[in-house]
Amino acid sequence: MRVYLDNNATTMVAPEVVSEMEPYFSQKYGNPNSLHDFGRETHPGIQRAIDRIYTAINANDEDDIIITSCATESNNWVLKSVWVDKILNGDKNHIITTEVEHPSVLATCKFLESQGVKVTYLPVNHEGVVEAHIVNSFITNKTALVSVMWANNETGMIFPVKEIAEICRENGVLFHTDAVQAVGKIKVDVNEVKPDFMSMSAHKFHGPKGVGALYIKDSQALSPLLNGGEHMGGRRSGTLNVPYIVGMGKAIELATQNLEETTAKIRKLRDKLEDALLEIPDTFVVGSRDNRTPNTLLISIKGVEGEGMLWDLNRYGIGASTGSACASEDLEANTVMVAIGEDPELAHTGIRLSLSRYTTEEEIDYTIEHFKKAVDRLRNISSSYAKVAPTPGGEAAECHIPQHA
Ligand code: 7TS
Repeated sequence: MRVYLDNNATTMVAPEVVSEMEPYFSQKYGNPNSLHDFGRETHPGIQRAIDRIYTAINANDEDDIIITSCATESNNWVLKSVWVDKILNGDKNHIITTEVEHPSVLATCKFLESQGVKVTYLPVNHEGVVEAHIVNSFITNKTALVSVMWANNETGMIFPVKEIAEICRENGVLFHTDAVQAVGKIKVDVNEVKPDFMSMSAHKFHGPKGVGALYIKDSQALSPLLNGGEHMGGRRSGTLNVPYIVGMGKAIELATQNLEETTAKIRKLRDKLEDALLEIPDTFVVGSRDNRTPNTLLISIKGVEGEGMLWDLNRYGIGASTGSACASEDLEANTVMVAIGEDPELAHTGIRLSLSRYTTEEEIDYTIEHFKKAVDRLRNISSSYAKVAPTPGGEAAECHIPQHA
């Protein structure tokens, strides 16, 4: 059996999404900027996709939605644009973020620090969440931007973005939220939360990889990312990736309609898995259930190195993660577990299991059985601390992504 429980890394493209994309590869392949019918017949598809994004996140007509290539791009763009507009060409010098953001925010902040920007990395509480009042205490009259994720990719913990947005507004500071792990999992309503900028990525909600979106409240100014033609209001030039945009639109519609019903089913399976795994002695799950996205669980198994566990599960056909796939080449401790102050040894024991609307009860039962087998095997190898154990028929702990065609 093959069980995919790494849906926070990426998701299967929904069959309905694939079929809506298909004609835009082979029939309606014109350049949307061309004046002839081949170009113009792509417009309704693009418009429908953008409309679906507006509806899914409850954006207003005054707001803007820009298509990007991924959330990494959206995150980089917001941070670097604020740097140019408010710091290099303004009188601010400070950005606030958290210790547990995705590397696309953290690495950009490190870059900005190297350029002289002052960056505050807010600490998280024992649940892995930044408390809103902490944000307030770090804002100064030099703060240009606060960037805090809506939900964490490793733990699924949901952040108090509405309160944080309000604090930012009261202080005249821009607020950006990375909502990659929230869209399609919990209600994301920009009219209620009121962020200035919000990043999204299609492949996290059963859309294609390589396309994302950036929401901008009240269409406020953002310095151009790619100069060229007049695409995306001259801010991100380049011929639109029509099939992927169409796919993202269909995917966000599917992921957000009947949200409560779909997520109730996912939550039930996640809770069943969580309850069963917590029966294993000396385990704990990071963050309380009721403040977590319904599909995620980060479990620590004392004495079992996460990477070893990952490879044992892989041998059984189960795809899991020790944290962000983008950081999983190194045998590093789980960053969120380190941030919540976990013992360094325990911080190496995290295994993230993330479900989707396609996960079945049979798959969960299979996972429970084989997860327990894997823990028994690894705990038997070493009574104290299992380093990456060679798994029978398994591969070394490597994750090399092809770099060149
Ligand atoms: N932000 C968050 C919160 C994420 O979880 C990810 C991907 C990204 C940004 C980057 O998105 P992309 O569109 O650029 O791919 N997170 C993960 C993960 O948790 N495991 O693999 C990728």
